[in-house]
Order: sequence, then C-alpha cells, then structure tokens
Amino acid sequence: MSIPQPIKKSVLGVILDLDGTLLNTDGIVSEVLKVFLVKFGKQWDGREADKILGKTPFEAAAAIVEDYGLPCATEEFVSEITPTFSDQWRNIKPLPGASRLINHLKGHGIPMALASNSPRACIESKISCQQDWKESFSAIIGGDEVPAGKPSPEIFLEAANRLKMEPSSCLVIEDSLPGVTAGKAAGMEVVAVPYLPKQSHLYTSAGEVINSLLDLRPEKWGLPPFKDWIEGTLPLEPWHIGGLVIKGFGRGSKVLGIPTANLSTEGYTTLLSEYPSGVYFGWAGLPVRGVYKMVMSIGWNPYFNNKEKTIEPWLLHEFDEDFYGEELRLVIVGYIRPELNFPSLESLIEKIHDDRRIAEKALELPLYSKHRNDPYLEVSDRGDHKNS
Ligand code: ADP
Ligand code: RBF
Ligand code: MG
Repeated sequence: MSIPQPIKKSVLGVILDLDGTLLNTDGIVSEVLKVFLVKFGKQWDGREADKILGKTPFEAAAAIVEDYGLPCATEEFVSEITPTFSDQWRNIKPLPGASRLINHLKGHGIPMALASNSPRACIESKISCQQDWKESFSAIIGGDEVPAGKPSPEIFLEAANRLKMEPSSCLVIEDSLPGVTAGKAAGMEVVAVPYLPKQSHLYTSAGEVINSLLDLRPEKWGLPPFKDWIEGTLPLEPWHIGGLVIKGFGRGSKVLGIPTANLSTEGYTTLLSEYPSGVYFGWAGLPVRGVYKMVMSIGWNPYFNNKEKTIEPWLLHEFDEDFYGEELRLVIVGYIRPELNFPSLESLIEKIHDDRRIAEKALELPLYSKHRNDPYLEVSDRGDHKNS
C-alpha cells in the first residue's frame, strides 16, 4: 500500500539477525529437541521455545539441561546434539519476506550486515543454502567473534564498525528480546519482528513492532519503499491448501454477518507455521460447485497455546446452503494486512469489508486472475493434500 508514512528516523544501513528473523530455524530446533529429549524420557514442550530464543547455543543448551533436569553436563549435551543440527540446516526455509527484503536492500545499494549469536561457521552453513544471500551482506558476524553475544551490544557495534557506519545510522531487525535489547544498547534503531505470537507487549523498547517482514515499511526509516504492492495487495508465490470444511465457533455468520468456511488444519501445522497470521486472498474451489474469489484470515486459536492457527476463508459468493463436510481447495495468491485488534465489532466488520473490496478488485488483475485456472481447484480426490 502506498499510504505515506511519517519517517521515524533516516538510517543508512541495516543489520539483520538470522534465526527467527530471516530463517525459520525454530521449526527445525523444535523437531531436533523433540527427538533428542525422548532419549532422556522427556517430552519437548513447544512452550519452552521462548527460553532459548536469541540465546547462544551454549546458553540455550544450559537452559534445557537445567529445565529438564538432564543427567549430563551442558558441554556433553552440546556435543551430542550439534551434529544432528548441522544435518538439518539445509532443510531450513527462509521466513516470508526475507529474500524479498534482502533483494530489495541490495538492489538499492543499502549496506547490510548479518549479526547472529550463532557461531560463524553455523551461520555460513545455514545461509549457503539460500541463493544470493551470502554475497548480499557486506559483513557477517557470529557470536564467537565478539567477547559477548546479545543482549550485549558488542555484536551490533562490530557490525556497524565493519559497515563503516555510526551506530545511530543503523537499523537493526530482530525477532528476539535479547536482540532488541542489544540493538538499543548499541544506540541503534530497532524493528522487532517477534517470532512468537502475542508477545509484542514485551518489545516496548523497539522503535516499531511488526508481525512479519511482509509488514516492514522501509520508508518509515528513510529507506527506499518496496515497489511490489499492487492496489493494496502484496503478490505471493501461490500456495495451496485444501481439506474438508469443518465447524468453527459459529460466530462468522451470526455475529459478523460474514460466514467463513473453516478448514481442518490437520496435516498443515508446518505449512501454517510458515505463514504469518493475517489477511490473505485468492481463489477457492468447491469441486462440486465451482471456483470463487476468496478472502481469508489466518489467525491464532487460543485453545492451542498460540501454536495452532485457524484458516477462515470467506467465499465471495452468495450460497443458498451450507457446505459443511465438502472438500474446499484454496490457491492463495496474495497478502493484504496483518491481523489487528479492533475497538469494536463494527470496526472489525468494516475492515473485513475493506479486505473484501480489495480482494475482489485485485483478483481481476491478470497477475492474480490467471490462478483461477489452477487445476488444484478442480480436483475432487479427497485426501490428496498438495502441500506446496
Ligand atoms: P462456523 O463458525 O461453523 O465456520 P460460520 O458462521 O462462519 O460458521 O459459517 C460458515 C459456514 O457457512 C461454512 O462452513 C459454509 O458451510 C457456509 N457458508 C455459506 N456461505 C458461505 C460463504 N460465502 N463463505 C464461506 N462459508 C459460507
Ligand atoms: N479477526 C481479528 O480479530 N482481527 C482481524 O484483523 C481479522 N481480520 C479478518 C479478515 C477477514 C477477511 C476475515 C474473513 C476474518 C477476519 N477476522 C479478524 C476473523 C473474524 O474475527 C473471524 O472470522 C470471526 O471470529 C469468526 O470466526
Ligand atoms: Mg467460520
């Protein structure tokens, strides 16, 4: 969207954190820990994730050894688990908007540094799997290259030094609290992109808190704006999701006058964890009925401790009857906005109708309308969930 934003501060360079900010490392870490802790007869609880975010590997290991009362020294734990992690780095995916941001800044000649608490060698192997990332950074600094990791400011000060910039001219982008603290302590501007949902209240020291990199507006920091927004929408690499229409909370039609055909998220936990909560749009296929325009919200279901999201598509068509139990297929082609809080039901409804108008209009653009013909929308073989 090209709504002019007041400039908070003009910066000249950007320092990025890696894990949880650019790369979806958390999923891999959880998988490895889950398998590993079973060996000790313990169960990894996703809720513990915040205890290890932003820590050096050694600190994280120490926290786990202590929390779970593991019968080994932190050093032993680290040396046993490290090879398993190294094996997994090539499976890490970039977070939505990460490559877009890197390419954008690089294209405009904005100097960039990567500053991560991970050891330098780990950083190198993680980013070597992402095309063009390594060459994009003028400096890469690992936690093992400075006397103390985040929340100490050293790593960011070293980054500014290598970029030959004043700390006050640098913008730090960080997902973790220790990272935000480090950035502020270094005298830099900081944008927080909390990896864990519903934690933004903890990030008050950051200059701005955004839900995902898709919501970053570089112009707020005096940097060149993204030019890829079209009529209030951000095109995405299309992704597919499908399943049976299940019962939701029964609020959609009754309370809002906006029915949403909730999809079973079974089998999609990983895919969903890769997409930020927010409003998306695309095409919806009900194989026995037809293909329709669609606008949807992906949001958190509080019953699952902020770890499970619901998918709620609103099909932009008047139906004569419900279609619970039918197979619904979605091709999601773009993003509109993050999930927001509203002071009243009326303002929520009004905003959802804005979303509807934006989606309805945008889906006429060739860029989006061509996906109406995606064969995925027509197929009616149940159970064949295409995860791409
Ligand atoms: P629930 O909380 O069970 O999802 P809603 O009030 O949101 O209930 O109503 C959604 C149901 O209404 C869908 O599952 C579907 O069967 C039906 N429905 C009718 N018209 C639409 C529409 N245009 N978009 C989505 N669902 C619709
Ligand atoms: N709920 C929110 O709390 N914040 C939102 O920003 C929001 N945006 C939505 C956008 C669309 C297009 C749709 C269909 C729903 C949205 N909702 C949002 C969810 C809405 O509150 C939900 O559909 C009802 O809770 C019914 O289950
Ligand atoms: Mg619903």
